[in-house]
Amino acid sequence: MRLTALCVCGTLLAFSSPSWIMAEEGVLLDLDKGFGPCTATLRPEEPCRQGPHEGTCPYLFSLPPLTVQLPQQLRELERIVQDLEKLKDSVDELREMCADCTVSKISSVMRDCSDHLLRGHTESGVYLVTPDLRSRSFPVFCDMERDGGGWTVLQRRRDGSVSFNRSWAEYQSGFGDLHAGEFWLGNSMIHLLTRERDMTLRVELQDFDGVEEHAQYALFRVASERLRYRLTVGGYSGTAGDALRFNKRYDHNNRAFTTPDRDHDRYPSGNCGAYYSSGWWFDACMAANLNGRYYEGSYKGVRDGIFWGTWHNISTEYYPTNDRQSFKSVRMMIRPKGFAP
Ligand SMILES: [Ca+2]
Repeated sequence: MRLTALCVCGTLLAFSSPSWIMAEEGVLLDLDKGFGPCTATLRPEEPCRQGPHEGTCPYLFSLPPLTVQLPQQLRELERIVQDLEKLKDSVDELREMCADCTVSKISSVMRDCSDHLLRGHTESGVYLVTPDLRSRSFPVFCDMERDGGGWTVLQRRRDGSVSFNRSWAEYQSGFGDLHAGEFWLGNSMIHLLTRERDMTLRVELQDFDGVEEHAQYALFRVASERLRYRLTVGGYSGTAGDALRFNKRYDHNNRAFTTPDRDHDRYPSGNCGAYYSSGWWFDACMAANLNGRYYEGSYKGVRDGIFWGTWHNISTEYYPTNDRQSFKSVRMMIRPKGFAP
């Protein structure tokens, strides 16, 4: 039998004349036409029969590995295939993870102290909360006693052991002693706690005469840092008076947060945070400031102490001694609106 193979760059392209090669059983064809080596094997599948069917003798013809040059754009295909492989790995990984994340586990995430209370954690103290599954968990102090409990405490003053004259960064991440002392939870945390759930704010104050009052706000929300932790507050009830929304001139609702190093207040001639030594949602400047300096008893001079403008004896504080009112203890805490333990 006669066969012809033309080999170009190791690739068998076609059978054609003029090269004639006699192929016997098991003959190795080594065709080198000057374009590189090309090996092909040709062997009969079975012994050739004599007679009328001699011309269709079955042969096995093996070709060398084939390499095909594709246009450069087609190399994108390789990258896409690799990406698909990676995607498949990620999906497999997620599938494995989700074998663990059952519905009951998702619903057991503690968004705030009220969730802890509903889970039977009835003792006041520090607990871990996850108000937003996309953000990290963080510790908070929970009051599980006041008015049924479930309160996440945002701020606490009790002895002046912690300075509240702090920077924007410090008010953002929080400072102080969460377990037993004074603290500010942190604006980024307060934002997360109030973003998804409608929250009620409770402010509790006690003066040095032992008088205790409270102010409750049915609506309380703190926006993101991009919006300068803007305060939304309203729906007052309580005994201490509505100092956060004192009047049209002094209104803390819808005010951005200001610190001594970041002036976002409505006072054009200066920084209320620097003047009153604290971070707060200053207007121009204030009818309330729970982050002011801690004074034991009364004080004189700039009214930079803890201040609540609707306190029962605030209007008489100048007489006859010119002393300013101060507070012994203050707390700010939140709980989901309508929460019934
Ligand atoms: Ca200003």
